[in-house]
Amino acid sequence: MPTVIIAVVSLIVVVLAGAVPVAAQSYKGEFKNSLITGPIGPWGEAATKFADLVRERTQGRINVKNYFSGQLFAGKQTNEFVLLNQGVADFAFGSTINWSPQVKELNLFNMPFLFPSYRALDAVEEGEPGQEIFKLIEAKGVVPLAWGENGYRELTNSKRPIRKPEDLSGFKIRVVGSPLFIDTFRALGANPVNMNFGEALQAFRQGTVDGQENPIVSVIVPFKLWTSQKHITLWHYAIDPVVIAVSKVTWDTFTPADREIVRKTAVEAAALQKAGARKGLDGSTEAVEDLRRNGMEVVTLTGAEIAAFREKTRPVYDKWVGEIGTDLVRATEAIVGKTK
Ligand code: X2X
Repeated sequence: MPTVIIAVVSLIVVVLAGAVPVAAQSYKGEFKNSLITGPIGPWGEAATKFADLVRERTQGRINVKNYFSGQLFAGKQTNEFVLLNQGVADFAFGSTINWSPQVKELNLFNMPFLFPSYRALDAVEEGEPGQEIFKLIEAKGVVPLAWGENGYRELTNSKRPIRKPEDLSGFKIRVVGSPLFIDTFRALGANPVNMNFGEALQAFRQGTVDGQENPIVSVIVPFKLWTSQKHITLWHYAIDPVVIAVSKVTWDTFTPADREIVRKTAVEAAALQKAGARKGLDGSTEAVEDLRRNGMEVVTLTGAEIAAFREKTRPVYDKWVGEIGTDLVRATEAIVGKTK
């Protein structure tokens, strides 16, 4: 056989022999998972479980390391999606609020008083609106795997009980991410200020802001916000899902079998996070009792009191229908209407 042919044949043999295991063996030594909270609480606990299970189920091929407390995005939470898109972060357990500057449809979940119950939220996530949003995320280079949860965002402050919009007058309220929050709190007569979470924790301690809004079990409890915020108003005005996702750049390096393991494990981690975020709140008041035990004064609003807040924020809602997309909002409203 001429030497050239021998060389070509050997090359083909080498390439074919290598083809199957090449992908798995050439995986990076570490895959970075981004999240904003620390290891304590349902968010961090779900991420820890995810990393452990993926490592175990792939026999160590996919070694996920959690970067807690916003380490990967250096505190700038609205940059997380960009890092995922670039593959700087391989995975993320990301709040929809933090991704809303890049995926404006995610503002849907923060439309004031749109989601009356967990059931309604689940139905929207599992229904067409949720699937549509996943497609939009994927079109931006990030593969969504499952819906997790931060939770209903309740209002806390260091000054006085809040029962009606007028009580918020002039209050400096820390908000995140999307201009929708600025619009909402302005409509309520407050003075909203945009701040990253790390900075915000400092501001609460120093008393440079009067209040904030965040979920009870996922944030208020693990960060012991009662040390600065004595009052809480349960108003369920917005809900904050978490999306467990993987960068398309990273996803494309995985074998189909490993993709399957990652997807399945993300679904399990999401269920774990949701259950944790709702513990003591869904069909129970244990989490609220816990706040009382820690010295918080709890205001639970009546339907009529909630209506006053809804009324004030209605123009904001109407304005944001256009920003989010009329079809998406109307499809969501239809599902909510049926699942209340
Ligand atoms: O910054 C917040 O308030 C938090 C932790 O809830 C989010 O990541 C949106």
